[in-house]
Amino acid sequence: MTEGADQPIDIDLPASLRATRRGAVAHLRLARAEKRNALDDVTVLGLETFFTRLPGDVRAVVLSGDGQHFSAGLDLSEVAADLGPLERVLHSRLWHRAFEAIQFGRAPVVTAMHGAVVGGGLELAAATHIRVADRSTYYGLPEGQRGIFLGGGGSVRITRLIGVPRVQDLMLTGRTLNAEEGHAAGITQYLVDEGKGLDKAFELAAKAASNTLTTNFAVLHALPRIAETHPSSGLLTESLMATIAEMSPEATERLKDFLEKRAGKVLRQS
Ligand code: 1HE
Repeated sequence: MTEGADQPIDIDLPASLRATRRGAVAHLRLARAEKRNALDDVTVLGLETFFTRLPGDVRAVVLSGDGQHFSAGLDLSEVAADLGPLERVLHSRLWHRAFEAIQFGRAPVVTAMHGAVVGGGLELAAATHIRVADRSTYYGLPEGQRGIFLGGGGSVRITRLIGVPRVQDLMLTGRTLNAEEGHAAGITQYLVDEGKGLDKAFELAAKAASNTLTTNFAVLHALPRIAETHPSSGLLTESLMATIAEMSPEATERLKDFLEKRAGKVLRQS
C-alpha cells in the first residue's frame, strides 16, 4: 500500500457514512452534509456496524463530518409522534449500543470537529477518545429547546467531560459554547486553527496506532472503568491490567529498546 494513499474499507455502510483507510488509520466520515450530518437511524446503525466490524489491522480511527458542520445531532424528522414509550426507549438504547461500540471498541477514535457539534453530534463525539476542534466549532444541547432530552449517552458522557452545571446551563438556556469555551470546559484535548483539525486528528491517530494493542486495550477498556469503580477495586484492577500489559511480547521489546538506547526519550514538546 502506498504510504499516505487512501484505500477503501470493505464494510457495508449506508450512503451517510464513508470509510477509507490510510495505512493502519481508518477514516470514517459523516457524509450527509445536505442534512448537516443529522444522525438518522440508518446512520446510527451504520456506526455500530463500522465499529464492530473494524478490520483487526486498523489500529486507530479518525471520525469527521463532511460540509460546514460536524453534526446537527438527532435527525428530528424521525421523531415520529405516534411512537409508543417502549419504541422510544429502544431507540435511545440503539444509540447507546452504537456509541458503546465506539467507546469500548478495539481502536482509539480521534474526532475532528468543526462548525456545529450539537445534541446527538456532541454525544457522538463524547463517546470517542480524543477530540480535536478547529476554531469554527461550537457546541450546543438544543434538546432543552426542542422539548426533548439527551438520549445518546450525553447525560453520562458529556456531564463527565464538562460537569452537570455546564450541561444544565446549555440545556436550560440554549447557550452555545464556542471552540475556545468548549476547550476550556474540557470538551476537547486539542484546539487548532480553522481547517487544520483533520491533519491534527490524523497526526494523533498515527501516534495512538503505534502503541501496543495491549496498552491501547487497557486505556480504552480498563482505565475508564477503574476511574468509576471503588478505589480499592480500581487499584487491584490496575495491578492486574499492568501485569497483562507488561507480559506482552511487545512490551518486553519496547523496554529492551529503551534500555539499549534505541527508543525515543520523553522530551518537552513546543
Ligand atoms: C436537519 C437537522 C436535524 C438540519 N434533523 N434535519 N438538533 C438540532 O436541534 C439542530 C438543528 N439544526 C440546526 O440548528 C441547523 O441546521 C444548523 C445550525 C446545524 C445548521 O444550519 P444551516 O443554516 O447550515 O442548515 P439548515 O438550513 O438549517 O439545514 C439544512 C437542511 O438540514 C435542512 O433541510 P432542508 O430539507 O430544508 O434542506 C434542515 O431541516 C436539515 N437539518 N439539522 C433533521 N437535526 C439521541 S437524542 C439526541 C437529541 C438531539 O440531538 S436534539 C438536537 C437536534
